[in-house]
Parts: sequence; C-alpha cells; structure tokens
Amino acid sequence: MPEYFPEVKAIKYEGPDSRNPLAFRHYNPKQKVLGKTMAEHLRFAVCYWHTFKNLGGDMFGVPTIVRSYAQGSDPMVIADQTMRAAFEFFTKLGVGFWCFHDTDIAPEADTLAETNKRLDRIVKLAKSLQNDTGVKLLWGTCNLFSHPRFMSGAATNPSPDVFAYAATKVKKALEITRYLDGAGYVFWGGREGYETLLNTDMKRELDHLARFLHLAVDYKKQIRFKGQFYIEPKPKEPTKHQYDFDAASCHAFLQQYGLVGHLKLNIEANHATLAGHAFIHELAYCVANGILGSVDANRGDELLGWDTDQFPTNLYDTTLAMYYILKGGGFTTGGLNFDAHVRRQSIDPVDLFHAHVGAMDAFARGLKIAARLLKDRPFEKFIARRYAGWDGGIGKQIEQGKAGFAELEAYTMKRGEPKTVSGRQEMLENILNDYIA
Ligand code: XLS
Ligand code: NI
Ligand code: NI
Repeated sequence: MPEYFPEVKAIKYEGPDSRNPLAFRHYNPKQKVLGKTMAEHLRFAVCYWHTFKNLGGDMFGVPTIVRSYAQGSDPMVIADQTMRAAFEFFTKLGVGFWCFHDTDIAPEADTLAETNKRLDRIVKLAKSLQNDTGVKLLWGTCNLFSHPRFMSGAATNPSPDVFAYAATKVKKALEITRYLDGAGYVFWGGREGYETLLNTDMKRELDHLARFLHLAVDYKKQIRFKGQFYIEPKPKEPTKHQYDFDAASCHAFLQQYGLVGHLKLNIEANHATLAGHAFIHELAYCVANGILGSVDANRGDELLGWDTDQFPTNLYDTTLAMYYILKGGGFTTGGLNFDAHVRRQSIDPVDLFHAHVGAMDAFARGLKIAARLLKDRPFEKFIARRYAGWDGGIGKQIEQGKAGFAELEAYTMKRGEPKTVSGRQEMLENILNDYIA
C-alpha cells in the first residue's frame, strides 16, 4: 500500500521540554486527568472536508495545494486514495475519530441512484479501514448547501421538490452514518435562512425546518440509529441570515417545535464569534440548559468578519472551553472536531500535521489547566460568595416563590438602599492568568 505521508512517522508524546515540532508536548493520550484519560476527555476528530478536500482555493484564486492522493482522472480512484490517505493521517496523528459530509467522501454522479452506489462503495472501504485502525466516526452529515439545487435552502426551500430531495439525501446519510457506527449526526443549516425577506415566508420556512428534523428523528428510530443528533448554530455565511443563528435561538427553535431531547448542540468557536458571542458564552449557555453535545474546535480572526476556520491555538479559549465542557460533565457522544483548514500558503502535507499537533496540544493544555481550576475552585468559591444572599433570608424566599411584590415592598421599605459590592473582575482575570502561566 502506498504511503501518502511518508515524511511523517507516528506523532509521539515527548513532554513539555521537547523541541521536536512533530511531537506532542502536552497531549499524552493515556495520562489521567480527573479520573479519565486525555483521549477519553478530548475525543479529537479530524474533519474530512477541510483536511483532505480543501486545496487552498478561495474567492480570488485557484487552489495552491497539490496532494498526491488527489491525482488521477477517475473521481472514484481519487475518492479511494483520499480515504486511504485519511486513515493513514488519523493513525499517524493518533486521533480516535473522524467526521465527514456525504459529498466529501464520494463525488456526486449524474443521478442520485448512482451517487448512492458510489457512497456505498466508499463507505465499505471506510468501514474496513475503521476496523483495521480502530479509528471511529464521531459524526456524519449531509452536504445540503453546495449544489445549485440547494441555492434557496434545503428543508427551507420554497419548493417541496427540493425538500423531498434533501430528505432523500439525509435518509442515505443517516444510513451510512449508522453503518459506520457514528456516535452522532450533525445538522448544519448551510443555506437554511434567507438573503432577503422580500421573497421569504419566514414562518413557513421555520415550520418546514422543524418538520424536516422531526422526519429525521422518526427515521432514526426506524433504522435504530443510536447516535446523537446535533444542530450546529451559525448566524450567517453563506446566507445573510441563518435560522440556526446561535445557541439561544437554536434552543428556542427546538423548544417551540418539540425537538428538545432529540437534538443537542454542536458548538463551533468561529460561529460563536460571527454571532457576536465569545466561544465560551455559547458553551456556557448550552451547559446551563443541558444541551451541549459536541464542539467544532477552531477559531476565527479578530480582524476578519468571516468563518476563517483556523486551528485553535489560543490558550485562554481552550482553557475556558475545557472548563465549561468539564463543568457540563464532559463529552459523552461528542468530542472536539477540528473544523479548520490550513492557510492557503501552507501547502505541504506536513503542514496538516503541524496544524493538528498544535491544536491538540492547545486543548490538552487547556484540559490540564481547567482541571486545576476545577480542583481549586477559585471562581466557584467567588461566585458562591457573590450569590450567597440567595441561600437564605429573603433571597431563598424569592427563589422558593414565597415572596410576592407586596412582601418585597415591605422588606425594601424596612431595609432601605441595597449595599453595592465589587465584582472584582480584574482580580479574577489575574487569577486566571496565574493558572495559565
Ligand atoms: C460550516 C460548518 C460545517 C459544519 C458541517 O461553516 O461549520 O463545516 O460543521 O456541515
Ligand atoms: Ni462546523
Ligand atoms: Ni464553520
């Protein structure tokens, strides 16, 4: 079997003092942190689309990257080679999981029946490679945004024919995800939104999106697929406005349409910032509401207003992300999927390794720091003191519904002006810095 990454051997943990750029300094898969191994906590996944299909093309220029496995005239030969290259990469990197869209692994043919045959062929190969390597599928998904038929949306398309076509595609995507024992399945509404309200029946589109998800839930039961469903918020791009805007609007949508309990959220760092939120705001919202499922681990650029999908390297972000993920009980079905791509100038295969090694180390460090924060509990202790007024007296009465406006008026008249108390933000930020150092 040809090697597609002959220049790289298996990446090893060498400890914090190593200067080998192709070694982990912090990610030691078997090392225990808070009772679980790092591998069990972090559940790293490599994404197929960016890592193996993105060749550096952008709106202004053609691809810059040439991959040995992407050569040839037969698209199915390329698909086969790419799948083998992917599993070589997963194994050398030492990740436990991967994620894909249907169209990433097998190119669409002229008819849907033929496309499905192609998928069956390639999925069989993926299954045997999974068996050989022990690498598992974190989640599968369906690309309902690239083809022109989906230009006005999939489930929210004005045409029921497109809704039906999308349903047919998702049906197949669920079947192959189940066949590959996927731990989950993601719904990301790439074009489920609008460009202008002047041509859009918003109420109808929302109803249709909910109907679509209910049909998927029904079919999941029918085929006994045990994986977790996720919805992935993103406010815009490609459309001007997407209905799955952010965690809170997805939550409201799921509640409105009786879908809570069927879908959790897949939070992507760069999508959070596009929505005007910090990554950890989205995670904290999900944890507070018991809906955190999985994470697309990447980052944006503070100065650019789009989904740059860069590899996560910021220790504040990885630390606080792991802090909230651990507070939420840690991952069960979910994990950290690197929905990120190397920059257009990073043209060598080895750049894929540098990108993932750095990102995995950044999260491993974040995990270790978060574990120390949760052991010492500096923020929890501060927060407990800050809210202590609610543990007894009038606070407890309010929380228990035992005090109405009349009682609160009587209390306030007697007590007078409330005391103001410092929030101590700077002190708390300094404490966080001490832990990160
Ligand atoms: C795009 C999304 C996409 C989903 C899967 O911005 O992040 O990659 O994760 O369809
Ligand atoms: Ni994503
Ligand atoms: Ni994205």
